[in-house]
Amino acid sequence: KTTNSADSTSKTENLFEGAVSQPLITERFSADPSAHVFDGKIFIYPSHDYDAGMPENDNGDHFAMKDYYVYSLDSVGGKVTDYPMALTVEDVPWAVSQMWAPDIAFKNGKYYFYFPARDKDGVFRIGVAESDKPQGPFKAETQAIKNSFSIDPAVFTDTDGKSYMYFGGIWGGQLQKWATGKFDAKGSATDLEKDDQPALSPKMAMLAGDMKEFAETPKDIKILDENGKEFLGGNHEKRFFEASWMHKYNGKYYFSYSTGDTHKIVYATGDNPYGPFTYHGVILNPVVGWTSHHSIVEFKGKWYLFYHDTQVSGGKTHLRNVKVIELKYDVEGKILPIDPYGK
Ligand code: FUB
Repeated sequence: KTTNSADSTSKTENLFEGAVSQPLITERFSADPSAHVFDGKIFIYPSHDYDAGMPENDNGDHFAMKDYYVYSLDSVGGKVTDYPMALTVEDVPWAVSQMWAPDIAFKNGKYYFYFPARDKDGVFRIGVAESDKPQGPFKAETQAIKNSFSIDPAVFTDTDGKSYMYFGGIWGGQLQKWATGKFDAKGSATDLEKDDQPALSPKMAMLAGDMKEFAETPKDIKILDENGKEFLGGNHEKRFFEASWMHKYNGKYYFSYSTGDTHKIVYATGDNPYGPFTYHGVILNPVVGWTSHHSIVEFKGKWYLFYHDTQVSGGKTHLRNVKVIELKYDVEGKILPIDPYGK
């Protein structure tokens, strides 16, 4: 699982100048950046990587994160502001370990911070914590969100004010263990192990008005190829693995995600927040390091891709650093693929 994926980087057709970007945050390791614009600044909500001395395995035990820090940028390329710790696992009654990729939403004058963690039974759930300020500190609810499971929450608020959570991840993210609707601790460690059957789908649910509960039972998101067919489990180049993100551009809904073991960020578009979504292609070629995780945000008329690689740690897959690069669309709204190293 820990091969250096830069070796498999392929050439992209639509490169633009200045593609190589530099680490944004060097105070501590950071990954899985969710970027949002609040109060005229870009706020970044990443995972806080550190070395817990855990062995690397396919379950992701070496991603043993236990707290979160928030950062902001007045401008892209400008100074990074680093805030005091925003949330620690010690202040979350239901959570025990593995504080993985978070996200945030602003509603009702409050900031709602969403994060996955394993509970006392080792099962990933998704929690919510609240603050009056975008940088926190956040106060966590005593219980995880009811009916939540798996990892990588991404919350999108549509122009009509409705908010939706997209989530899920296979392998260490445990989505495959929920295939029957109940958690099966003895279930597969990776995926459904049925390469000729439809792959596992990411999940989504509308959020309730108080932003602390699902307003509906989580649903599958359908990602279809150009012939309207779902990707099969064996299609590791295109099927969903983890790292959901939703953004809207020119009235279209862009659902993007990581292909995990093939290390790409790809996207699909649809006409509404529920999909189905039709696959279009790669946004980001493999970075150095096993995981890839991103967010997409508009700021002052330009679009940006926030992502991570392992440049600062010299390739340690669980010690990552956040980067940002401009993202561009063609006239038809297709995203121009980015090679992280400008190849
Ligand atoms: O950071 C831990 C996990 O690695 C995230 O939840 C995944 O998306 C992957 O980046």
